[in-house]
Amino acid sequence: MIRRRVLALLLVGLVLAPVARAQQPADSLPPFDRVEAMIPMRDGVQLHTLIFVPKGVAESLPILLTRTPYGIDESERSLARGYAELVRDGYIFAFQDIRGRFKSEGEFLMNRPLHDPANPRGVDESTDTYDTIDWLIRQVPSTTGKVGVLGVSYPGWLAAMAGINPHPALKAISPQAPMTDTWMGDDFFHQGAFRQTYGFEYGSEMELSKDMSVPPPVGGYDTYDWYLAQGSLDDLTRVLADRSPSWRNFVAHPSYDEFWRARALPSYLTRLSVPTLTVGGWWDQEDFYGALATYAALERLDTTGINFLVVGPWNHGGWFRGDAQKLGSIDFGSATGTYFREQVLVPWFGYWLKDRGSPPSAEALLFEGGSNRWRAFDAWPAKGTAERSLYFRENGRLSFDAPTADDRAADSYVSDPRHPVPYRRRPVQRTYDPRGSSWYTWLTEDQRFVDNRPDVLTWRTEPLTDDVTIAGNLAAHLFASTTGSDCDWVVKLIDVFPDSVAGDPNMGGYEFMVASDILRGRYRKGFHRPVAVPPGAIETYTVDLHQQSYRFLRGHRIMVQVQSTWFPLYDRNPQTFVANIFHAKVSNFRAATERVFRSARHPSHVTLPVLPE
Ligand code: PG9
Repeated sequence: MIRRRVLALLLVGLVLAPVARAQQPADSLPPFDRVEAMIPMRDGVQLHTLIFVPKGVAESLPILLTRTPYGIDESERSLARGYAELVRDGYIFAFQDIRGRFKSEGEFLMNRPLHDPANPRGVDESTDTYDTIDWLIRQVPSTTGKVGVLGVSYPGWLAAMAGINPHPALKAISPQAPMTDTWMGDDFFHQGAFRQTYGFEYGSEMELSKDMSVPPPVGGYDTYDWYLAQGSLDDLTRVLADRSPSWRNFVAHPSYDEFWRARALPSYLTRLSVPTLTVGGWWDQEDFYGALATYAALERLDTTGINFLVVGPWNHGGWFRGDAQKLGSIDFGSATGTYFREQVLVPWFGYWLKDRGSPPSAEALLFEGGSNRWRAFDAWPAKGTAERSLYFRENGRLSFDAPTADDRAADSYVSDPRHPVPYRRRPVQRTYDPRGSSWYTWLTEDQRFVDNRPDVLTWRTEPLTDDVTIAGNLAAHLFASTTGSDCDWVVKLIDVFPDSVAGDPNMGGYEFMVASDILRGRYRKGFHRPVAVPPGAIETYTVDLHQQSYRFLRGHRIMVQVQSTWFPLYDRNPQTFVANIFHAKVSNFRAATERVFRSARHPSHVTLPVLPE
C-alpha cells in the first residue's frame, strides 16, 4: 500500500486548485512535493490530477504527463518502478484521471471518438490533454514550459491523442502499446473474431463501476468451463444485463462499420507535428497491433523525420517492469527493459524536452528474437527483404518448394464448437485474476500442448541448414473449404527449438510462437460486411500475421499450425452462418470439417519477409 501522510503544504508560487497537499514520498523515490488538483476543462468538467515536483532542484524542469482511466492514486508506485530512470533524470510528473474515471468528473466513454469539429464546445481526449497542458504550464511555477506525454496501453492511446491539434508546449510524445484499432487487431476483435474474455471481463471491470471496484461477473477458476457453459454470446449479454455500454456496442456493431472506424486512430490522424516514439512488444497479449498500426499511420504523415518506433521482446507494457530479460520460459539474453528505459526513453525525452544529446539515429529500433539482439533499421518494414513462401506439403512437411500435388491434396480436421481448442494451457484463469493468471505470458507458451490434437493441423520444415531472418510483414494465405457456412482460421508461425538445447534442457523441442492471429471467415472478402461461406467451396483466406523481426536459427525448424477455435479468448464461430453471431442460438453451433488445400492449384502458404544473410 502507498503510505499516505497528508500534510498541509503549498508549493511556492503554485496557484492552488481545490485540493493541495504534500506527502511523504514512497521509499525509493527522491523527495517530491505532491500536489493534488482538479483541473478545469473547457466545458467546466474538472479532472483529478497529481503533480510531483522534485524537491530542492534549483533548475526549471520539463513536465511529463500521463493520463489514465485506471486511477492515479498508484502513481507514486509507478514513479518508483517504470519511471525510475526518468525520475533520476529530473522531471516534474503529472498524472491525471481521465473524464469520468476515479476522482475525475464527467462521463467516461470507452475509446472516446473525436468531437464534431462543427461544435466549438466539443470535448475529447485530445482537447482534455490540451486544456491540461495549458493549465500545467501556467500553474506549475518551476517548469521550463516544455511538456512530454507518455503512457502504456489505454494511456498509450491517450498519448497518441495528445498529438492531435497539439498544445504548442507539447514537444514529444511516446504512445506505448496504444490500442489503436480495437476491432481490427487490438483488445476487442481481431480480424472479425470477437475477443470474448477480454470484451466481457475488461469491459465490465471498466464499466460496472467508476473505479474498478466491481470484479467482472465471470465464474469459476478455470474460465474455459465457465464460458463453455454459457452456450452463446446471448447468455453473456444476459449476465451483463445492459450494464456495460461497450458490450452493447459489440452486439450492435459486430462488423467493421463507421462506429469502429470513428474509434480507429489511423482513420482520424491527419497530421504529425509532434515528435513521436511509438513502443510495442512482439509478444504483447493486448495491443501489439496498435503499436505497429500507430507507427505506420504516423509514418505516412511524417514529412520531417520525427516518427520513430521501438519494438522489443515484451508482453503488454513489459518494458516498463523490471529488467525484462525473460518472458515466460523464453530468455532473451539481456536486460531489454532496462536497456530501453536507460538507453532509449531517457535520451528520447532528454533530446526533445531538455535539448540534450542528439535525435535518435534509427527510424526503427527492433529486437530480433532468435539472435537476441537489437537491430536498427532506417525504414520499417525493413528494405531489401525478399518475400518467400513456405508451403504446406504432404505428410506434415513445410517447404520453400511449392506443391505439385493434384487438386484434391488437402489436410483436414473436424472443428467442434462443443470441444474448442484452448488458447492457453488450462486452467484459464480470468484475465486479471488477482490470484495470478497466465494471461500475461500466454503468447510465449510451448505450443506442444495442442499440436497433437486432432483438430489442430501441423506442418514443419526439416531442421534449417542456415539461419532464416525475417523483418517485416507476414501473412498466411489459405485455400480452404468447410462443410459449414462460416469458419474461423487461426494460424501460428512457430520456431521449433532443437531436441537438445545447450545449457537449458527444458527448452528441448520447445514450440515458440513467433507470430499468430485469427480471421473470421465471413470477413474474407472485406471487414465491413459478413458474407456466408458456400459449404464445400474452396475459398481464399488471408490471415494477417502482422510483423516480426526474428531469426530462425540453423538447426531449428519452422512450424505452422492451423486450427479453428482459440477458446475462450475468442468466441466460438457457430460454423453456421447467422447474420450476427452475438444473436446465434445454441442450435446454430455445429461441428464442421475444415479442409486446408496444398495442391499446385491451391497452394496454402505463409509469406515471410526474408533478409539476405
Ligand atoms: N489493453 C487495455 C485496453 C483495453 C481496451 C481498450 C484499451 C486498452 C489496457 O491495457 O489499457
